[in-house]
Amino acid sequence: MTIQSTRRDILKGSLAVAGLSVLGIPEWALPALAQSETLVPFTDIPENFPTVTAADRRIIDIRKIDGPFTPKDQFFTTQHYGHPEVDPATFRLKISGLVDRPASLSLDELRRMGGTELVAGFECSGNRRPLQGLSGNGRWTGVPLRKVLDHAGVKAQAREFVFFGADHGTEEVEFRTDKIKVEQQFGRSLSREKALSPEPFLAYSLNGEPLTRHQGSPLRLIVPGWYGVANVKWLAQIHVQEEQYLGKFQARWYRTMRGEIIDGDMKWVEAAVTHMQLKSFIARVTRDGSRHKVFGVVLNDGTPLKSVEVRVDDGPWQAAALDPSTSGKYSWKLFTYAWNGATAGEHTLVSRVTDVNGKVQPTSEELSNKKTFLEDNSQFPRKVMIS
Ligand SMILES: Nc1nc2c(c(=O)[nH]1)N[C@H]1C(S)=C(S)[C@@H](COP(=O)(O)O)O[C@H]1N2
Ligand SMILES: [Mo]
Repeated sequence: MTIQSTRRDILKGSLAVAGLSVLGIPEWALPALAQSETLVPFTDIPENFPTVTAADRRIIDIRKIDGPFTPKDQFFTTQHYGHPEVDPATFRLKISGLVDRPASLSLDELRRMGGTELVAGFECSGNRRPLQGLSGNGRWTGVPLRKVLDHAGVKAQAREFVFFGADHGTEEVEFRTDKIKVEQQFGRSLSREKALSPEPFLAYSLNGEPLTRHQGSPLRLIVPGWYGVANVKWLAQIHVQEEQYLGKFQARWYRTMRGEIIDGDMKWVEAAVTHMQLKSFIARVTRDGSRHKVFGVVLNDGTPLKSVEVRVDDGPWQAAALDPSTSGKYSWKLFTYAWNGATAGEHTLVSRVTDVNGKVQPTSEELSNKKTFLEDNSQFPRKVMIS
């Protein structure tokens, strides 16, 4: 993309404005570029970085976000064992283990349980600067997990709900001096409390169309407010058990190590990646004549927000405005800040978000006791050159 990208370039290949008005979303809410608006290049990322970074991995170009929902052909995608092809016609969701009525449900049977909509955005827990492209927001249609579990009848001793994808691979499991090779399915688990809460959702459609293969067709779990890894794609089986599930992607790969001062001592706390940490990032800066606009994204676990602010160089924090079309509890939130009086030269811009509980997005120094790279929600200063 060049500096001179026009509104048409920005909108090409994604949701058209007319389509959004049909959905009842007023055009003014759109953060897309106006006719005379141009992108101001960031000097901290290359202009033409690839969005397909490996055969099976795609990120979004955050500078091109043009509406509340990420189009299906742009939605980021990542996976551990490739993208399996599952035939929706013969698909069955198996429910096994500690349930009164083990089940094998077709898509039609799931649909007949009553389809509802959920707007939810998420990022991969490995999403971080400078590209921040492992993030997106969708309008999902499906059935609340609770309904499906009630249908099967969860037994009293059930504690752990394991969600297996159709994808699998050979993993080496270490046990003391042994290295054992076993074929494993991708698996993640939820506690009884979380699995039976109203939020988790089994989705069969994204933005009004059947799920794409990359997004987990024909059925995926969505745990609203949690990092992407919880959202098991190509969902094949829910197994209900009493013991803790310690599969690779639950117990080993998706952990964060943080130092916390407990009773005056530094304790190293290792925790599983679960709900999203409060985060904002600036996605683009645009210019319209002599006026500049800063546009960005907020992601969190659904806790209502108190404020989003932008700071230019060493100036004061200034309030940014949230886009009303992204006000849903679990939606990502888009914000804009009118940057008046920008002077020629290089500037550093940074955003920070605060929630109603007073939690403030940390700076990278404040996050320096987090030793693993996952869950990087630090404030992200960006550089632009104003001509
Ligand atoms: N079955 C399965 N589900 C999966 C994964 C996977 O490898 N296999 N990857 C997870 C991770 S780490 C992320 S970030 C999200 C990405 O979802 P998306 O491709 O729809 O963006 O899927 C999650 N669900
Ligand atoms: Mo991820």
